[in-house]
Amino acid sequence: MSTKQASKMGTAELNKLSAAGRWHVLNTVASAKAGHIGGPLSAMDLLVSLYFNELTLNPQQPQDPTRDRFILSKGHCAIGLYAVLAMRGYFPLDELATFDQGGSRLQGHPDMKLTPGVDSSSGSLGQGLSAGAGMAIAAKRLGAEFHTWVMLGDGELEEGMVWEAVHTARRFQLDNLTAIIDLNGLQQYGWPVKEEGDRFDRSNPWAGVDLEKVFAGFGWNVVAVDGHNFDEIQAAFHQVRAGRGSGRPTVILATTTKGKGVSFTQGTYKWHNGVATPEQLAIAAAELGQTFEGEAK
Ligand SMILES: Cc1ncc(C[n+]2csc(CCOP(=O)(O)OP(=O)(O)O)c2C)c(N)n1
Ligand SMILES: [Mg+2]
Repeated sequence: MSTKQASKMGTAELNKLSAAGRWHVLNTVASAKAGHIGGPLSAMDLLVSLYFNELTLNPQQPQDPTRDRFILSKGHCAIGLYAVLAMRGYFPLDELATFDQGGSRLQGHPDMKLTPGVDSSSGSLGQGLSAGAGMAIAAKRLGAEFHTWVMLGDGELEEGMVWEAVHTARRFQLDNLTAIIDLNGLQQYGWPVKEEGDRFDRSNPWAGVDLEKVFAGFGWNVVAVDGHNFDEIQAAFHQVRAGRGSGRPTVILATTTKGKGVSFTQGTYKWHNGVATPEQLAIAAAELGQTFEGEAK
């Protein structure tokens, strides 16, 4: 049987989990010698809030049909999801050390056929909301109660297929579908406008666009939050539940900081991906309150 979260965690516990999750991201990527950092770190507080305080789930039975579905549409942030799944008990924390290796259950991008707790494969940006809409339609047709959550990046939101799903989700009255947009203001490259010394314009992909109005115009319920404020995130989840029965899907527009939580990764496109040196890992461990023994594992 799926378990709705038995007891809600408070801010102090969530902060601890997020710090540990961020450390697992940096440490694992350093040990694998490849991987993404900025996006997993901007999403970490949202992921921890979902997995520890919101989703109906059962780590012992990852395929339980009554579970809520979660799709990490910004699949390059897989290591962030794996860290949270491991902390939540889907597989041992030690398994993170196999990240991105041939034969591992934890590939560089999520694979629903390999990883316990992964409901949809992803990595090719733009597709997850459509997959989630399909799951939400299935739930309606089956008379099933589960809720479907999809997390997207703000760069990813430039993909046209996202907007087909935004449009049809309202037409199908998918009030059992929620999109969470990680608005960290940065993507990998950006628009091809050159600046001195750079090939791209790295500025916010949605600068000058009122996304609240855009989603409201498509008929969605809109909730805007600080994606690093656990109280606001929890209140948004409450509004999602309140929106069931409204016939409208809900979007959580979460303003975040790319690379959040570590001084040298925070707020820069340069840590979209990258491998921290032992010296940088020592700094990150100190900032995140973790133990580092001199070598990534
Ligand atoms: C269809 C597609 N095009 C390009 C890429 C390469 N790519 C991987 S991550 C990324 C940037 C994504 O930016 P954003 O959605 O803002 O993610 P975040 O900032 O959360 O890392 C790109 C272009 C991809 N994975 N899929
Ligand atoms: Mg982004």
